[in-house]
Amino acid sequence: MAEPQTQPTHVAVLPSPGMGHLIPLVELAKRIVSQHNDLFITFIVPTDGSPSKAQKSVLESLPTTISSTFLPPVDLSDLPEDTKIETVISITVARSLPSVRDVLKSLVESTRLVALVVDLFGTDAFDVAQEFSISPYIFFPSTAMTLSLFFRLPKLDETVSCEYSELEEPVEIPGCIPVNGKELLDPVQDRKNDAYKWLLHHTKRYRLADGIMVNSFVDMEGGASKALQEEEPGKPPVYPVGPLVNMGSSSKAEEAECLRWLGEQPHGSVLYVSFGSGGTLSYDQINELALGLEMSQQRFLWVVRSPNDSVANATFFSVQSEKDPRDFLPKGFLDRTKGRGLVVPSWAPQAQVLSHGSTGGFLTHCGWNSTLESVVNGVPLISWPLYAEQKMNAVMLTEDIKVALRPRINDQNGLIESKEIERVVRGLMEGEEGKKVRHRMKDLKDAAARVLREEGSSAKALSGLVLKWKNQK
Ligand code: UPG
Repeated sequence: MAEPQTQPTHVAVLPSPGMGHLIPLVELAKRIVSQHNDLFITFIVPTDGSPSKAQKSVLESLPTTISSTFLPPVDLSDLPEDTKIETVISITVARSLPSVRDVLKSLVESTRLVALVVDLFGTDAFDVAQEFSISPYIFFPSTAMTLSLFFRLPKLDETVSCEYSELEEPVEIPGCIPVNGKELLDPVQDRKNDAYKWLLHHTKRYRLADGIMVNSFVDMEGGASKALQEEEPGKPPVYPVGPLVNMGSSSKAEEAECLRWLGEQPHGSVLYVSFGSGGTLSYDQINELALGLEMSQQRFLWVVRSPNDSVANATFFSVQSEKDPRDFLPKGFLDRTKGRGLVVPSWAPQAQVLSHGSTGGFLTHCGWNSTLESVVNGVPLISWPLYAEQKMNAVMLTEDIKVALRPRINDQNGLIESKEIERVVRGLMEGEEGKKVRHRMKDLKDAAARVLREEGSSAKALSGLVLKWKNQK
C-alpha cells in the first residue's frame, strides 16, 4: 500500500436525492478543485431508480478531479403513496448505507480519504464515516436562518407541546426575523408525521459533524450567521461559504431557442417565472397565473409544468412536464401573449436566463439556489413559496432584507388571484416599490461578488477548511 501522507487529499460527497441538493454540492466541489488542483472529490449518489437526465448532465460536465458513482437504486415500493418528501429522501439515504460503505471502503483502500460531506438529510452516513475514521461534515444548501432553526429544533421539541402552527407568538429563531409557526418549513407542520421525526433525528445529529458549511454569506444573513458562529459546547463550527451557484452553460437546442428569444427583448424587460425543479401548481392556480401575467402586459418567460391538484412538489424526483401546455393553459392564452411571452415546458437554462440582460425580475418559489442565482445577478424577486422551507425564505426576503415583493393569497379559496398577480408583477417591473427592491438587490449582488474574492469572508472560510483537510493526518 502507498504511504498515505504522500497521496493527494480525497473528499467524498453524498448528495441526498433532489436537484436542489445536488446542484449546490457540485458548485462547492467545482469551487474547491478550481483552487486546489491537488485535491480529489468523489460524488456518491444514492437513488431510487435510474439516474435522471438532469443528474447525469450535471455530473458529466465536471473537471477530471471530480468523479461520481451512482449507487444501486434502493427499493421504496413499501412506502405508502402519501409519504412526505423528507421521509423519502431520508429513507433513500438510510437504505443506501451498505453501498455507501462499499464505496468508502474502496476509496479508503486506494486514496487518502479525509472527509465525508453530506447535505441536510444525509447525517445517517456519519456512522459509516466513523467506521473508517473519516471526518463527517455537512454542507447546508439552504439558508443560515433554517440552519439556525435546526439547531434550535431539539429544544423547541422539548418545550412546545402543541403544533407550532398553533402558537400565538411567532417562533424566535436565533439571529433572525421571528416567523409565524404556520410559515415554518413543511416537515415541522405535523409533529406526528414521520417527516418531522426524521427531521428531528437529523437535527440532533448535526452536532456530530466536525463542521458545517452553509450556502449563504454574512452580508445577506448577518444576524443568523453571527448566531451560528457563537460558540457553544458540542456545537460544530459553522462556515458561511456562499453564494455558490450554478453559472452553467448549455448547448441544447431547445435551451438555445429560449435564450435567442430573450436576446430579442429589451434590456431588463422580461419577468422570468419558475418554481424550481419540483414545484407544481394546481390547475386553477395555473389559470390565475396565466391571466395575471397576461393582464400585467409585461414580457415573461414562464417554465410551465403540468398541473397537480394534490401536491406542490410533484416533479421533485423527475422534472418532466407530462402534458402539452395547450391542454391546461387558458384557451387562447398562447396566441394572445405571442411575442410578449414565451412558455417553456418543464426546464429552462435558468443560470443563463438570470444572467441575461433582458431579464428584469424573477417570480420564484424561493428555493434557495434560485434565490442565490438571482442575487448574484442582481435580479429582484416576486416570492411565491410552495413547500419545504420556502415560506421562511419568503419571509426573510420580503420582510427582512426586502429584495422581494410577495403577492397575497385569497384565504377563501387558497389562490393567488389574477388581479393580485397583475398588481405585483407591474409593481416589480415598473412601480416605485420595484425600484426599491431592485436597488437593494443590486447592493446584495455587489456584496456577493465581494465575499467570493480571495480576501472575502466566504472565500476565506472555505479555503481555511480545505487547508484543514489537507493537513489532516
Ligand atoms: N433549474 C433550472 N431550470 C429550471 C428549473 C430549475 O436550471 O427550469 C435549476 C435552478 O437554476 C437551480 C435548481 O434547478 O439551480 C433549483 O434549485 P432551487 O431553486 O433551490 O429549488 P428546488 O429544486 O426546489 O430545491 C430544493 C427545495 C428548496 C431548497 C433547496 C435547497 O425545494 O426549498 O431551498 O432544495 O435546499
